[in-house]
Amino acid sequence: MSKTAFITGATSGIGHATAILLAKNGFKIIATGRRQERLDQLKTDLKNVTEVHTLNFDVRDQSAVLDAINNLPKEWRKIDVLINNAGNAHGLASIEDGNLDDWNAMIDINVKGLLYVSQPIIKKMIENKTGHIINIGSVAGKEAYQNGNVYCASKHAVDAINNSMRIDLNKYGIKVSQVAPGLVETEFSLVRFKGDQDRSKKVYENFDALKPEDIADLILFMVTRPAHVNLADVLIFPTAQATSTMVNKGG
Ligand code: NDP
Ligand code: 8X3
Repeated sequence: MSKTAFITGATSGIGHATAILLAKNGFKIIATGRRQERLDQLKTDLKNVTEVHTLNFDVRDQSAVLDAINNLPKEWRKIDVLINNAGNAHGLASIEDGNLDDWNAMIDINVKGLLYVSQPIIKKMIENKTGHIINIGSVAGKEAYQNGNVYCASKHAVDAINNSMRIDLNKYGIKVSQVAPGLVETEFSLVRFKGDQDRSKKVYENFDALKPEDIADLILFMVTRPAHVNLADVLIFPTAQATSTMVNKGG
């Protein structure tokens, strides 16, 4: 029987690439995000590949999240894999200049949103006596960098939640893993810089950044290991990157 993967933030970047790769490898997909037209397009693109169920919610809206998960159609209630991917950076400013709306967005989406989605799915996994949760952290959850302050804090929180979740869910045999990427060329910087295309492009200039498909590859590998194997925490960089800020751009 096909396994089901529930992927948050499947409308773009890492989540979108992961939905496609898991679909091609036999998973049924529950794809979530706020941009309905992209969810519809994903469903259309995968119509000859696998079954896709879409859910439109903002991960910040706790009652909408609960409602969507608790009212899944019967055939979609057994979730084998949860990929907690939805998230972004908002702004890149020194702490004294940080915008409070940006701070709230990062904490509400990257940390609280991840928790809101996880708990009702964890309850289902416990009932089903199986499950694998992949939390998308970041190198920003392993190091702090200049002006990264609250984004780094939100990803350090993901790092801690990932480790603690694995301890708490160990008694149920549920796997918990983190993928912590370095620079991946997605809409991430476009969101961080509020639609500024030029500034966003510069982040990925003069070196080969990771592609969302590279992260999808890793996730596929992780979720297809034998039952007794769990890759607990994987830091993945482009070859040109050595730390959050040390990137070999030549010259
Ligand atoms: P994208 O901007 O391309 O994708 C972000 C996804 O998150 C979109 O599908 C978006 O969907 C969803 N999302 C954002 N906010 C919300 C919200 N409030 N409610 C529901 N869904 C939301 O970026 P990436 O693919 O790069 O980011 C995915 C994850 O990877 C994030 O957690 C990010 O922090 C992490 N990451 C990214 C790195 C990079 O360099 N790109 C490196 C390390 C980690 P929609 O707008 O439709 O709601
Ligand atoms: C996203 C990558 O370097 O902007 O988490 O933190 S970085």
